[in-house]
Amino acid sequence: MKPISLIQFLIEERRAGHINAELTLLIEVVARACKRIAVATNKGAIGGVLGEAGTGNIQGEAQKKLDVISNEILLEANAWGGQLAACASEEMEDPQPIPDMYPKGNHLLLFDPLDGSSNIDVNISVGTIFSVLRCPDGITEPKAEHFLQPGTTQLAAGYVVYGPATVLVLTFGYGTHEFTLDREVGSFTLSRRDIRIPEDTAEFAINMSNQRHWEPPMQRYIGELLAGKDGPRSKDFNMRWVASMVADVHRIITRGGVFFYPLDAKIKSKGGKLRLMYEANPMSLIIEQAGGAATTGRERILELQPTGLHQRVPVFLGSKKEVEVATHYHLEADGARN
Ligand code: FDP
Repeated sequence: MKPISLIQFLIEERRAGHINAELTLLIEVVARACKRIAVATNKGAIGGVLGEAGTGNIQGEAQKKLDVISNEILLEANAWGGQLAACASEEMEDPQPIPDMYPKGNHLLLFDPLDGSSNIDVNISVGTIFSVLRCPDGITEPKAEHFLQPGTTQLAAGYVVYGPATVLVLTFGYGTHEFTLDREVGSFTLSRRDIRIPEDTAEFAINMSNQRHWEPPMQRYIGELLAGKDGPRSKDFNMRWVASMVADVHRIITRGGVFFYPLDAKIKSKGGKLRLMYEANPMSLIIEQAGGAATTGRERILELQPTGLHQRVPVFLGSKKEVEVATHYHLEADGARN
């Protein structure tokens, strides 16, 4: 079969009425920026891109040089594109307006330029996550409040994982599709259409070092998985934890599994570890469009009304039946308490 390039795929989606001309171009611009990030990431130590940037981001976390470079690449590429009213990045406190010298469009772009930063220096997969929203009608200078739309309103969501291969996973709310970067040709090529995540799984991902800080229903759920064949689940489970959300989600997109970043006593006051607008919402749309589920352990993530651009939430996502069991344990424990 003849390979289908990303641009061909986007044109087909436009003909099918799934996206408009502006969104077609916007995705092409984001994909082009991600190719540049892939080049920078691949150079590693010889590109002078490893190590600390010596700055902190809005979350007070130390920034790596590649965090800063990736953020700049995405901002620059998208400023002149003409499809955006504004951008918001996990690395910046406030939304970035489009400079006056460029035309403006009707879309809002949110991104985590380089997710999994603690894995950059050790040559383990990292990635970019993005989400596209419509700019509310009549708003010419969008502020943070205009980005605070529930995940169900996302027009597009995607991630690029910079691993042994550079892979883009994309959804417009009509299935989840995967593109692999053909380095010789320089373009993303469709590698899987309409991905389906198996409903059942025997593989889970969680940072086990936080176990003693988890809430009781999380302790119960993971305890039962660890008990394996001899426990109430009567089945052995395997564990995988890359600690780059993009890589962990990509494994789930490829062979099923569940990923958890639950509430724990250390992060309770912050609301969770992962960011709703830059990580949880785009990943939840991608996962749901592939037949999986995504909750906070209590509610469907995509239905949350955001309260802040950098809001954090607990994340349970992946194979439907396991997300349901873990969510059920939390709701049951809440019910017993009330
Ligand atoms: P990182 O802080 O390295 O950018 O988004 C945050 C994230 O990585 C996720 O990619 C990853 O799943 C998680 O944090 C890792 O957290 P731990 O520090 O608990 O391992």
